[in-house]
Amino acid sequence: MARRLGVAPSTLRSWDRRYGLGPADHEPGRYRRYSERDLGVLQLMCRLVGQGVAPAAAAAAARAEGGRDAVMAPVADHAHGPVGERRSRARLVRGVVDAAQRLDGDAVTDAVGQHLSEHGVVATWQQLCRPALTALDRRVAETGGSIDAQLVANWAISTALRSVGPPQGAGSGPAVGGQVLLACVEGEQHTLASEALRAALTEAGIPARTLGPSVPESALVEACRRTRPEVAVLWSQTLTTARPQVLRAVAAAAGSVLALGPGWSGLDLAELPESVDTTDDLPAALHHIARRCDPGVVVS
Ligand code: B12
Repeated sequence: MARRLGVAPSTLRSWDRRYGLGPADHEPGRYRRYSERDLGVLQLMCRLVGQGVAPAAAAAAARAEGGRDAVMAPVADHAHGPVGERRSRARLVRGVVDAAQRLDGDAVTDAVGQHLSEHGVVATWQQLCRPALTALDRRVAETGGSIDAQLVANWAISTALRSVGPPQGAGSGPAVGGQVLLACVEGEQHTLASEALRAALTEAGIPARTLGPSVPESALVEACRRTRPEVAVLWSQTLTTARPQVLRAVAAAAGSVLALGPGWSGLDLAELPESVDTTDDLPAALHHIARRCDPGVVVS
């Protein structure tokens, strides 16, 4: 496998140990047997590292991309992935929705936390959190019932996402802290997707300074002026909170601005400074930020 990929066998072993990029069914002490899917993930890892993306960020993106068909299944339920896999994922989502309906936030946090530790942030957000949030929202819309279960789920998912720590061995390489500033624009209380992004960045060894919900323009500009982030990420969930003016103001104080969230869907980039960009899903946002913040770590 190392020959096929053109990397040293020790690099492959270290990617497996550090980022879980080994064969899916490897048992300690036994030969590593790679499937076609494992190969695809590793090929993407090699490509991203070759483009200069930091290994931890490349690994997170490669894992997410490798499972992309399966990742979207509960949301867009395409006929991808083995039926058994899709069923067990649907069961997991149902478990989270049911726990939220019982107002058992600890059970939601535990289920999300376990998924996070087994599959990482991107897969957990795409496969478990998004479908569960969407299902709960749909139930409220259909039944006209209370949003209590939704509120429990929001809090519990947020709690689990905040427990995500940096990758093993982080801290020994060049520091990248402070290069990313993350905030929801004024009036915006929808924080969850930006919390997922923050957790994915943390997991990839890219800490983000986070200002939270509904941040006034003046506070955003001041925070950027003081910390000079490489990327300021501004989340807007709804059209009512998406004011292009705030992007201009922040662009003048930060290295670049990434406008994220469905609120910005009508954004005309041609009308904005060149340093403003947008992208529309978690893996793409992670990739975009990792590329800008990559300190040029060399793989050992
Ligand atoms: C959770 C939630 C809340 C929570 C937020 C808690 C929190 N801490 O975030 C609370 C209860 C506070 C809330 C309040 C409100 N909400 Co609300 N909320 C939601 C809900 C259920 C999930 C939001 C979310 O996280 N979406 C992300 C995921 C789950 O959605 P998705 O479709 O899978 O993902 C899309 C994108 O976001 C993107 N994406 C997903 N993840 C990521 C990650 C990254 C990094 C990127 C780049 C993209 C990306 O991909 C998808 C394609 O667009 C949505 C319904 C929904 N399904 O989105 C309503 C929703 C957004 N809310 C809505 C409304 C109307 C409100 C309120 C006005 C209700 C009220 N009357 O008070 C208030 C407004 C509060 C405010 N001022 O901001 C509407 C918005 C309608 C509109 N288009 O403007 C929605 C769509 C519900 C609906 N069906 O109508 N809400």
